[in-house]
Amino acid sequence: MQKNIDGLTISKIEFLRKELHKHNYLYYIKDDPEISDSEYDRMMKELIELEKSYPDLSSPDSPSMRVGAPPLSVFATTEHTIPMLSLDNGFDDSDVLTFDKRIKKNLNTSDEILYTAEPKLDGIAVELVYENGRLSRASTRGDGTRGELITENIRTIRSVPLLLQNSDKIKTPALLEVRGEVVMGHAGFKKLNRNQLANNLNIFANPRNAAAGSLRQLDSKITAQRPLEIFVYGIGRATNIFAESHWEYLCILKKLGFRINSLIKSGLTIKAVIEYYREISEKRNSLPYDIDGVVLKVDSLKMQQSLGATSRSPRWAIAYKFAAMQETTKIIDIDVQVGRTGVLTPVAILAPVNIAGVNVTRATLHNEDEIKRKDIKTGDTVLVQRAGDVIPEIVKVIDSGRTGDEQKFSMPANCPVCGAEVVREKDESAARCVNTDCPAQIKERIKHFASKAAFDVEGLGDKLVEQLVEKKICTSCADIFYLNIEKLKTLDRMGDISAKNIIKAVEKSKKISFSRFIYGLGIRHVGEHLAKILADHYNSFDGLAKKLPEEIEAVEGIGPVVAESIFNYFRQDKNLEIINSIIKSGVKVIYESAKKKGTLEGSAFVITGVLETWTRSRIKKIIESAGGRVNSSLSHKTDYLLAGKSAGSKLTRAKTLGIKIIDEDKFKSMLDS
Ligand code: I6G
Repeated sequence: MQKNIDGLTISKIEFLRKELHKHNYLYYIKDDPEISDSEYDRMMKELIELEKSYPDLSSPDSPSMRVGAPPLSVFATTEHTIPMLSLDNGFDDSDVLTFDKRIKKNLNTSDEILYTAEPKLDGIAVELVYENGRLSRASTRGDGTRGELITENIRTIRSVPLLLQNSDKIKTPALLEVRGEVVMGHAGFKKLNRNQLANNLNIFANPRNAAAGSLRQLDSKITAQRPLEIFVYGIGRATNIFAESHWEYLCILKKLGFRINSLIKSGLTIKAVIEYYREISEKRNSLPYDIDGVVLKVDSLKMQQSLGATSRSPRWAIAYKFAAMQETTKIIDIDVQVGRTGVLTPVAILAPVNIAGVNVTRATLHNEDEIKRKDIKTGDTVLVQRAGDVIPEIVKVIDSGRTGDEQKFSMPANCPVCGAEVVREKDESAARCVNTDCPAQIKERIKHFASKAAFDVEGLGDKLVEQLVEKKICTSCADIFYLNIEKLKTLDRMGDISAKNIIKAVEKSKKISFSRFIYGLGIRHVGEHLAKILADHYNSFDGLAKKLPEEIEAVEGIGPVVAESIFNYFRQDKNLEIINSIIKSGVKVIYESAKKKGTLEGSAFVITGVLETWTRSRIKKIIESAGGRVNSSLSHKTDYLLAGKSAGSKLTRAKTLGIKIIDEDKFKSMLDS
């Protein structure tokens, strides 16, 4: 039953909503949070509790609605008042030059046309409708005329404003229809698929499918768990919005609290658009989300109006698409690889095929269930996809290519490397080789141990590791620290200098943070993120090794499956011996939890570009817990610009301002010092 409502409660609820809206905006749109995640969670919890006690005060635009609403039984549909058209495509420079010529001809001008250009996100097009500043409806593009109403699902996306931002320059429009693209970033996609696998659910083939599947959930509480993001790119109907160019529209949307892609450029001639396309193509693989081309739009709204649209697409815009990342080829054979935890992964050996400039000869088939689900057989003609730098995948079998001679795959009963028994546990999709001394597992464990995110032993590449294991010089990760020139010189093509360099790299790797050490051990389910959580919490291996699963699970961010896996790892004497042997060799561990606060005391950081090791929120926490602070923009007060891959204008500006520029390695060494 609802308690009596008093004025104080109403103002408390209003205060919490306002604060949560503000901090959501600062975090997700401005990328410049002012409070910690735990402070945000505390306020959200308080609001949810108050709204539960006073249901009459609930509101659809309360920030609490981001957790999802009661499930629907079916999606209703809605008509787009202005159809959501598609875009014409261009595939090479000449298509784009022809487009520009046609524009000039239609406008009867020989003057340069100016364009706005932006990356074309590979996501799901949606329309958001705001009435008097509040999100009232959201729908998918559907067939362009009618889409499905997915309002509750859209509300769960943190970068979607539930209320428009107040701006002194813009009167809140009575009606505003905003169009954009919902995407799932690579990091979120990987995490989601890891979760799906751990829970024995089907994995998604690519981020676009994952975004589509997440948006089409009848239960918005599931959507709320999915790492979706939105970037908006245009306006449908609107009252009180006055602009002369597409670029001005985007600036208005930004002021109203929407997320606009930071790579958009305006005022480009057609020649500059082509250069922009090349720039974006080069950045493509390092972007945190998938894109499939560049969209260029005539910037002047007057010109847009005069050019009009066909029934299918506007005449003033075109998508300059990247070369296809999918090709068809044949599966010659299906090989089985053994991973570091013994998991057997079937891999398709393909008739070599060139996909957007890369020669592809293998594609992962994930597991037996995935092969069954896609009905893949040796000899099949298949559609292969390459996305970013991930291992190519089979999208589907081309049924018309079947001859009847194709061969069914079945998982071997014995490990193809050591011959040990292969087991598939109940509720697991993976089949495993049970022999932890299997040479394939040892090789993969050592490769992982020496990898960049773990001990980072420079020069100890895959081929070398394979030889070291085959010649029985290394039977565990610890043996790396007992290598010497004589042992190394027994390897093929290993001279004095190379051997010395490897010994030097091994010595250099001996100073390591606890989190990288934990990650390097390759404990099942413990990736970089969980290793960091563990290292923040425990201050020694002893502290961690003695814990019961329920104690490990009590650490925030650690679930029961991971806790059990860590517990089991430390119950095996062999693992403890390896850790002891590593420490005995002189490895010096820097324990994060024991690190005295203040390593970065008083230092101001700005972060730019794509970081490989940490997410933005994680690195912010690391800097803050070491006494530093993170700002979103550069100024004379900035001490360091931490620049990741594809750093752009901030990097140039930092150079001009004479600010110290550091990369991730340098940052790690600052933390370790
Ligand atoms: O499907 C689209 C993706 C991106 C678009 C679009 C866009 O701009 C960046 N713009 C228009 C005008 C349309 N579709 C129709």
